[in-house]
Amino acid sequence: NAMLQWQRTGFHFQPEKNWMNDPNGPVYYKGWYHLFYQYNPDGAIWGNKIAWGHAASRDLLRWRHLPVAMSPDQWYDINGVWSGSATVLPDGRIVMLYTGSTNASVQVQCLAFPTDPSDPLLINWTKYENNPVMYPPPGVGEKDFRDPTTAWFDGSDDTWRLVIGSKDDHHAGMVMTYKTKDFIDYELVPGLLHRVPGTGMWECIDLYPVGGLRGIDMTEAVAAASNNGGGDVLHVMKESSDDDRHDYYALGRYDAAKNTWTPLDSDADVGIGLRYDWGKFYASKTFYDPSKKRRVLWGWVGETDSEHADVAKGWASLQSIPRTVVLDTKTGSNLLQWPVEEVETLRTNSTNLGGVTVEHGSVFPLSLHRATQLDIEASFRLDPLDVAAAKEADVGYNCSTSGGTTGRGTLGPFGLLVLADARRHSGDMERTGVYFYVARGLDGGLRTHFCHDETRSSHANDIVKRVVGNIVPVLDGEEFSVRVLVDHSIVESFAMGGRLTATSRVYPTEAIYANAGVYLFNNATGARVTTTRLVVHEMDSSYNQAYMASL
Ligand code: DQQ
Repeated sequence: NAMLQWQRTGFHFQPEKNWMNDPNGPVYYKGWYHLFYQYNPDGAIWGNKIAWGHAASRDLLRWRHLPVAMSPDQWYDINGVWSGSATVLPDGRIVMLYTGSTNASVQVQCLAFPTDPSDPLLINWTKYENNPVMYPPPGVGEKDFRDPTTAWFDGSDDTWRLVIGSKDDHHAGMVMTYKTKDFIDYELVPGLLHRVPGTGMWECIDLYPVGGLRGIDMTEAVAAASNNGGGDVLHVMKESSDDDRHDYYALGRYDAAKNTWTPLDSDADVGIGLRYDWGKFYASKTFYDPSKKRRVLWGWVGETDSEHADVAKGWASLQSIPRTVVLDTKTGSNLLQWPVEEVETLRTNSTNLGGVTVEHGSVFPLSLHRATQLDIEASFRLDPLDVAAAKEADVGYNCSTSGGTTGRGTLGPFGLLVLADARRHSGDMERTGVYFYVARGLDGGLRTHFCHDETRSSHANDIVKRVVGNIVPVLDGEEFSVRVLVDHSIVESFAMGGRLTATSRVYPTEAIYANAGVYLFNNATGARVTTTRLVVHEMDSSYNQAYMASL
């Protein structure tokens, strides 16, 4: 259906056609980034024949689509080659571990290797002849044992360790640790690394260290911890909750000797505390990029239209923009996620709109050439006199139950309308709201919310449209800042330097091609808003033919 093809993105990763879900086995090898992904070669919906799709890139943006890496063709994975992770050994070899769904739909862990390690594109994969290498241990449900992580080396007993998520019969999400010397024989480490009652099955566990500005490899962190206590390094645990399909993380400490991971703040434990993203984002996975010494996160961004629409267009799902992940050293209590620096190489036609003041109750159209592929950097300031004059207001504000961009309060909402109809501003025009909303507590303290309003993003029906978002920390002296990536049918925002992110899939029917525009808006009743920075970059497509030909 050619009519729907405008929904395909210009710089987000997606296969040429068909269904995609989780990112799998991301790894850097001989100058190439590899991304594998859950892929259904037979159509645009998930199915029981999931394979590993594969693509490679030199810059995480311009991808070469490669043949399917692994298909469900053995008794132990005939119902699906499910999610897994890559481990790079000290000699450079890659070991891939993934979950197979067997002929009896039992979840087992399987091993695979590149057939030709001298091929930087890693086109062919060989499954280990004696797969599977791990079965669900006693007491663990045979359908609750999946998604092995990247392994790390522990010098205390010269073994590699990795973790696998599950749930117990009390509906507690939990994590088991395995150790191995050769990736063939595995031993379950006694006890559980972590467990949280009431959170259900934990899919796609991720466990990794974070510290200062650069990324850290897990093996490096474990070695440092045994030498000098590990210093300021914290360990992030992430789980994907099958119950509500969101990715949750917490900061904590990993104790290898005790085989425990403990959250810094038990009120912000995994599964109940922080979210990676407040919109559509699931089953994510990080990898350590040794070439730029950074940790990079990928997340599966599904569709929020109907299955029927996906079948009609012949494809479903995107991957998020790859994001670097670091600890927010200013707050000490959350991560910062930010688009990898390579994204800036796609910027063309940058427009600096500078300081614009938007009176309360008004909109301001930005004059742009093209507004379907953008990278917007915006910072806002509320008039300090207005803030001082504001009385206690909107203490109980909540993005998801609010009126979105049109619900008016004293100090919000204000921000941007993207993929908005550029022809004329009207109450029922299509637009996606990206906004801040400041509430003022009884004690005079300010509390800032960042939200996406999808409710008017499309005139089409049969689409999930919500207001999503949450409270975001804004420290003294900081302005309200956001970076927004707009790419045809996705809006991905990074608020306050990446303390909070929100990703929306949107399906405008009129605000497309040359009709797509951007507005500033201010629906606060009691404040003028001024942009202290407003730069809009048009974005090149990363599937640039000339570039592909030059490879
Ligand atoms: N998707 C895979 C599983 C994983 C789930 C199957 C998460 O391995 O638990 O496609 O989306």
